[in-house]
Amino acid sequence: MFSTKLVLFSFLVAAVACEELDFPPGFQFGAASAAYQVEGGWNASDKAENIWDRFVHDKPHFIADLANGDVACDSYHLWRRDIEMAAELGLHFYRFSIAWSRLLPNGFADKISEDGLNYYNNVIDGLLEKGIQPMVTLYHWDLPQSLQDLGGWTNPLIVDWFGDYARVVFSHFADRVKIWITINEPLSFCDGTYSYGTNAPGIYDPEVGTYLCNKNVLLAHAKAYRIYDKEFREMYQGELTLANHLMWYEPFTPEDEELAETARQYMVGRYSHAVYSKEGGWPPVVEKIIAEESKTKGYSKSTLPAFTDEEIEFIRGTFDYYAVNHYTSRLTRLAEEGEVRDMTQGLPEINVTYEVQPDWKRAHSSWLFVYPEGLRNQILWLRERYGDMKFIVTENGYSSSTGSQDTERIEYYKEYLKQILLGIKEDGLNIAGYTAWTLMDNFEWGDGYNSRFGLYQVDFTSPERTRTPKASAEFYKKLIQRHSLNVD
Ligand code: PNW
Repeated sequence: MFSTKLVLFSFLVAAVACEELDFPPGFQFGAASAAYQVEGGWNASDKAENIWDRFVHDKPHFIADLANGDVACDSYHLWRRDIEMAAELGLHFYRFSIAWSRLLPNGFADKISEDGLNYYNNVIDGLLEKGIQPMVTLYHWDLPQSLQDLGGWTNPLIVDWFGDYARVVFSHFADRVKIWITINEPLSFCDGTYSYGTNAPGIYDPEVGTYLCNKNVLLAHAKAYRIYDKEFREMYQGELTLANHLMWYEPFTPEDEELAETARQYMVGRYSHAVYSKEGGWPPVVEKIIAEESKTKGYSKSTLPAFTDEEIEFIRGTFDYYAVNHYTSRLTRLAEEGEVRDMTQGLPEINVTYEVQPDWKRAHSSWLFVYPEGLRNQILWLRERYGDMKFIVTENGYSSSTGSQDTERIEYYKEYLKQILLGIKEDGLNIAGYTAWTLMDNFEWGDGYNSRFGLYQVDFTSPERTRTPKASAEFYKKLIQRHSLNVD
């Protein structure tokens, strides 16, 4: 009798534990990629050169092994296989980006490429035929070179150029695409380009360039959002936002909390406050720091360009959800005199040095340390600062070198997804979906083909760019099938 009760009891406990690992009904799983990283076909048909084409060809030493994305995964030709993989995994949605200069070879809306249109129509229709929702990013770092020649993201006219491009995209694809990201990770391409010079087009201008880019990016995003609102929303009922790269900052010691908050405001607030906060505009602490620094350096005014009241209103509230790209975390402390401070070691702009805990395992990428709790803390912080809203994790993943027995990647996904579940179940966070970065191994920017984030392995030595599922693909497939982390 006693033992029967015990068996029943343990059964119940197990059932509850299992349920705890279930995702809420309606929670969506996807995987992501980006045009330059997978498409190849860099000069196919009438596609024009973009800043990454130019960067890898002219400054190959910025890329490991002098690699480039000329062919990459050749998704320009192999898109059918990509869709097949998305279907094999059972994805609810697939996130990919449109190459601006493939659709608009001049960068402007005067000429729309037939082949460009066909390519993206094929991908969108192919996904929908398999019941997979397309999630489309308009800009994932590949600016047409023609627009770069006119100043790129530092020219305020880019707000209109991006608006015109967005209108073309919406008018051709918004009948079938319901979920959009206007711009992917402005932090990576504004700061990555101008503060560090390591991203295309490799222009180093940290004091002025970065902040010009910041302002124009926020206005360009808002422009696309307003165009959608006015001309397309009623008809198509889609959802838009921009995607931010969020590295979570914790204080090194409790005394460093204020510093950690400044780091968050500088790295996250700078790209979020204008859009998601009630007041709009720049985060006050960032405004103050840059104004003071500009003064000390002898500038006539702050190098962080001010917003007019109209601009603040124009940008404020231009979101339907928050897109979270998150991989890793840092501990922050004040940099000591003479300490080397560059992008890998801290934030020179605000005198911050990074630390990591010794038990945060490093992935293949030099910047990726595993700290799953960081994801939950990050989203909690966003809710606290900007209010309750819908969150979608639009990127999260782990890099390794070649190989398909990727148990570390499975572990990473499990641990980070567990934090999402805790966020939903214990904190009541409204997290509606999760996107694994990435569907297949691809061109990982400065790391070339060395850091591999894929669920599928790609053989870059074969002309067919053969794709084979890794162990993590099997894991992800089961997880999606069961809608639960209870996967053996
Ligand atoms: C993202 N960091 O970039 C990009 O959106 C992807 O294109 C890229 O392949 C992926 O993450 C993996 O790198 C990041 O320094 C760039 O923490 C830098 C960082 C994180 C993500």
